[in-house]
Amino acid sequence: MKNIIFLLLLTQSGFLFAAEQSVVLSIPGMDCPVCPITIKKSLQKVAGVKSVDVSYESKTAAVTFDDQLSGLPDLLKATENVGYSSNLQDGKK
Ligand SMILES: [Cu+2]
Repeated sequence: MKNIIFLLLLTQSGFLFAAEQSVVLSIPGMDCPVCPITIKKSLQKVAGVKSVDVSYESKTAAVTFDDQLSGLPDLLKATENVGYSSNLQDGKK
């Protein structure tokens, strides 16, 4: 029984301290105002993604996500899936 309580505490603190991470992706392939919409939709589908802010002008996507649910490779893959290659411009690896 003690073990179960300990486990519960562990998982709950995991939720409380879930690391939220922000990265900025560089997506040079954006070439019209519709691109950011397509990219944003795809990024929002990635597990753990909390906010996506795509800028056509600077050709970047600022993404905030829970790094226990997904990682940078998932984000890069999400833009690639809709036809745009991307790379990390700013943020932790
Ligand atoms: Cu476009």
